[in-house]
Amino acid sequence: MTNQTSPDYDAVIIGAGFSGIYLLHKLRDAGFNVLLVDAATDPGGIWHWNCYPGARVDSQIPLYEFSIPEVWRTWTWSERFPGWEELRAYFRHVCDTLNLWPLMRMGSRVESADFDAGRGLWNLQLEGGQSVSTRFLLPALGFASKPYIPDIPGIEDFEGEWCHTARWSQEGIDLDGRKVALIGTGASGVQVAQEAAKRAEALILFQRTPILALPMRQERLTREDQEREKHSYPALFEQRRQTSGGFESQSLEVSALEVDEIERNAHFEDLWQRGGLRFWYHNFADLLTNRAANRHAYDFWRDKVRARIADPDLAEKLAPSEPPHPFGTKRPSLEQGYYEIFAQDNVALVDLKANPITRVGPHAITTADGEVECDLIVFATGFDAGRGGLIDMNITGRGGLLLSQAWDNGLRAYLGMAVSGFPNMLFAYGPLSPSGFSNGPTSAEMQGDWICDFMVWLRNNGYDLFDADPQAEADWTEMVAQVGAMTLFPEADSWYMGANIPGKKRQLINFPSVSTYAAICGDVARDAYRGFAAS
Ligand code: N01
Repeated sequence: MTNQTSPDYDAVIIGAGFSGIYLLHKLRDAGFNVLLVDAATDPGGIWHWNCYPGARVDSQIPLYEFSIPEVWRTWTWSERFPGWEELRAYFRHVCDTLNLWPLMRMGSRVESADFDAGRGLWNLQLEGGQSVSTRFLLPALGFASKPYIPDIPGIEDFEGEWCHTARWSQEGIDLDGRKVALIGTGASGVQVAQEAAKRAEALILFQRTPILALPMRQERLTREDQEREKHSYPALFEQRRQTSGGFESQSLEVSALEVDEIERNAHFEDLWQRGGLRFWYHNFADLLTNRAANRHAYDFWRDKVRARIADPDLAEKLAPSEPPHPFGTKRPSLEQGYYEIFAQDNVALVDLKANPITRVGPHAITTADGEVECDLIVFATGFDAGRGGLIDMNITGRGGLLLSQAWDNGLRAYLGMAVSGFPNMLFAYGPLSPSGFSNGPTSAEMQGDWICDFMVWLRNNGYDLFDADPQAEADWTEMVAQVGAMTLFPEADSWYMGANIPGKKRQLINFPSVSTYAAICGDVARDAYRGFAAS
């Protein structure tokens, strides 16, 4: 135990998305003196930053909301997959209902966080010169807080407008009558493309790898429907904690190779018709571990999509005969008429593998084949997932070690929450935890409960300092790699593998099951938080 003057706060949480808001609610109710800071002006996390046209969640309601009864009983959604405006309004409702606003300092960017070993606490410098000290530091940044923009020669010469989807102007960007060049066809690119196709004079989509998108099957939701369904919410919220993806169901127990073609296709068809991400998370047991099983799913997906594209060349680019990667090893997105936009006169597809970008000029993108005129360039090029936002915060642990240095040779973290040498710091939704593989609220609540219990345990035992044991951290990091090696994920150049960022170590950055993860974390807690040294 350290015996020093008290810090300003017991805990400072960084980030007002699902994880941060849940932690704030839990820790305040557990009697901690806690502050939440966020650079954004409004709560919502990614739903603040990703305000591009068409941005909407791909996990369905009511799975994508807090299980806190006073919140869900008093909230009504208008759609099964709500858009960013409604999600922002939901976050305001959460903060109102739980009376969290007095504990939140919005519009407050953390510029650095330094561990003071003598006093056993963290000092934070905030933008604008303010500083705060805290016993525990709890970054809850989400996995996608640091946009990635590829280095394309000439972008500084571009005389039009350009932006990344996750830094879309809060005032909006008008797409009407624009010539839009959209780079990237992940979940963000698909959503922007669907909107831009309706409004832009021209939409030119630059595709490096085709997305294997699934039908969303959006639904309008009425208040009456929801009131009728609400009696089942508590069981559903409990159920989502028992599944590997944090949804209402998980993969079947049967292999795709154990059933005959008729049965296999019947299951694929059922998932397809029900829509959402079910074709990914409720598929056969070996979808993500067996190449032959995976190939059946890919072929089904390909044939469904090709049936919607009249032009055979286009069909080959958007849904190739041979899989660009095993199905589901890159995150599938949900689409609403995505494959139909390419039949419109104002929409064109550039295949970057055949025709790469060489530079950007004042009014055009130049490719190997010639110039593509545009006045707006949208980078839907993803994120430095897991680590980017944490590294940018200049977090310095014991001995002046920066977190970026600690992760020089790859990500390491005990339970995906603690880094040895960075005492009294736990991150929620961080690397090597389920985060990117889990429905957000499920993971946020599971980790939030665990972190709160840990802090109560420390308090009850009179401890005010903890650090992760280096061996426990190394074992966890190795275990995640071994789990990854049993899957097909390493076969894709995805953000799941850190492969989308030049120079980033290739490793599976998330643990693939939130239910197994919860069981392990529960076991660690029952074993007096083994793997942590507390004093
Ligand atoms: O980013 P991504 P995202 N030149 O990394 C391409 C969640 N999310 O923002 O595949 C040209 O998936 C890259 O090409 P390739 C969701 O978990 C959820 O779309 O690497 N292209 C790819 O096409 C998602 O998985 C929602 O060959 C380049 C794209 O850019 C995660 O966030 C909505 C390039 C990046 O795709 C990230 O999604 C949005 C280059 N140099 C996001 N570099 C919903 O809930 C990259 N690309 C609905």
